[in-house]
Amino acid sequence: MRIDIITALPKLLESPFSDSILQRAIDRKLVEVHLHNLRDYGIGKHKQIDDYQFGGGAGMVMMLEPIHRCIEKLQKERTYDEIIYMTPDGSRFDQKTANALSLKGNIMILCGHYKGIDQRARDLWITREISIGDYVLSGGELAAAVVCDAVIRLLPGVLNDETSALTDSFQDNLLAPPVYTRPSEYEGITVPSVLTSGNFAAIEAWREDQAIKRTKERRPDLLE
Ligand code: 6GU
Repeated sequence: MRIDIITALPKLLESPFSDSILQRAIDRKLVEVHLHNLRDYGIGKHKQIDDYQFGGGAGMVMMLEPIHRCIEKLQKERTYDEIIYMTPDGSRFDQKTANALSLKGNIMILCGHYKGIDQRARDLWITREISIGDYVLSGGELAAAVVCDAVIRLLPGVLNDETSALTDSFQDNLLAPPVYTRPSEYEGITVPSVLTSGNFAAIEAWREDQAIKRTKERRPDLLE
């Protein structure tokens, strides 16, 4: 998989991809992530990328031309399965979308800023609009990092068995059950005895039961 991220603030995205699981996925060549500074495609000697909105009102709008130039350059090099725009008015990101995106080959992600991008860019080039939740971030970069993390960890070979994605919360519309590690007793507080019983059928049943109980309590909407 290859992910190209277009952003006016590439620095914001450098650290998420240079540590831990994402870095390992890149090192193992399971994914390529390329950052493109929109400013490099800006207009004139000031490399302008935004302008006042027609009709008046506070806030700048990202201009068509720099976005067009950048997308066009990338599309000349390869074809993209998705061109995603990160925006608070997009459809809410969830595990199902992460699963679907993890099956794609080449993905482009455009991060919005200020009041967003000229609507014509959305109409012309964007295939999917994603929000990561009902709150407003100052830009799409952190949201893009969230989406990339959720997608990349699903790629075959990224996680080892211990951290298998199959047992994640949400993967089966259930929250994950509680987990415990050594010591089995700490200051008089013990772990559920079934977990140290060695009875794997009982452990599986307990986990399933706990997952359902937790989901009923915390996220009954997932069970509907
Ligand atoms: Cl994708 N962008 C911004 N700016 N704010 C958000 C968001 C995206 N998702 C939730 N809030």
